Amino acid sequence: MQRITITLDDDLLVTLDALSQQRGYNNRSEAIRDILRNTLTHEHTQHGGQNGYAVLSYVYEHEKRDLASRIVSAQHHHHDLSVSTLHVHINHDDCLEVAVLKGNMHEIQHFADDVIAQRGVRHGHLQCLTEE
Ligand code: NI
Repeated sequence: MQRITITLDDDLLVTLDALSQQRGYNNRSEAIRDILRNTLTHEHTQHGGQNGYAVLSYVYEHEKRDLASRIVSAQHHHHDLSVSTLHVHINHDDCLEVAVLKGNMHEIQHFADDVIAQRGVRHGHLQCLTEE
């Protein structure tokens, strides 16, 4: 990991801090990393509604208000995409989940957005495996 310095205008910084608080990021670096990852993922899935596999991973606090049930609801809503989900209790508060998904990449992206955008979900990452 490398340390870089970036320059933001005041308005953008206010927006970044509001987003960080909303999504439960611990600091600005974490927020910017996730935003960048999301952008890269979107870029990757821009090329049509291809079918393929994807791996969605994220960390969340299981006792945060309604979060666990909201994530389960999102998973049931997109049950047709689910191949397998791994759940690991990584410490007293946090759970790590890794979902292997199969299907249309746009639908997979929507599912990933549903989960990653939930308040209290951190380190959300979607890795797409499309056949080029
Ligand atoms: Ni757990």
